[in-house]
Amino acid sequence: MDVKCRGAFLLLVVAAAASTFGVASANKEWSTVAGNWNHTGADFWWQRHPNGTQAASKRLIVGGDQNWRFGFNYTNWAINNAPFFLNDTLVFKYDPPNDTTFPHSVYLLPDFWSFQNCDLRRARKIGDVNAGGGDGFEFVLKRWQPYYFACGQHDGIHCKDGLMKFAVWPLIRWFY
Ligand SMILES: [Cu+2]
Repeated sequence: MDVKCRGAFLLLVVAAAASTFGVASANKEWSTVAGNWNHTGADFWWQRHPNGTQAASKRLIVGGDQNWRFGFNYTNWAINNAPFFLNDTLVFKYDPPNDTTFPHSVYLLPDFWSFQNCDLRRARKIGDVNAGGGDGFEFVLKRWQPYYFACGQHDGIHCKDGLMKFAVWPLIRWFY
């Protein structure tokens, strides 16, 4: 990652944030190269410039402290944590198969129709049932395209009934 460019962008944002934006508050999941910063559920992404430290790419645990599990609304999570930018990193964390939790996995669905219908037939696996253990695994949003994530377990049931799906379309930072 190009730290120098990010640093330059950071300065721009500090100036912009100081003059334009109010101070936001506290979030647990977002972290940046420059440090952690926070927001409440009530504020909006354009207000998230509390001290100008968040211009660098973000690394975000999908689902926050809920991790990747059955029954959590990941669409809402994605909306609440928008916008996503190119080179932001998503971290998927879930327990490997054991006696007390459902196994999970992570797939990329090819299009909106598949996403709507939780149709995994043409999906690409990016994390198997063991991949989310420990600190989880990372997925970097490298391309300017919609990404459709879903759990692939139980033939789409986790996706459909367990709400284990969300879509993001990372934005481009024009200031690089
Ligand atoms: Cu699942």
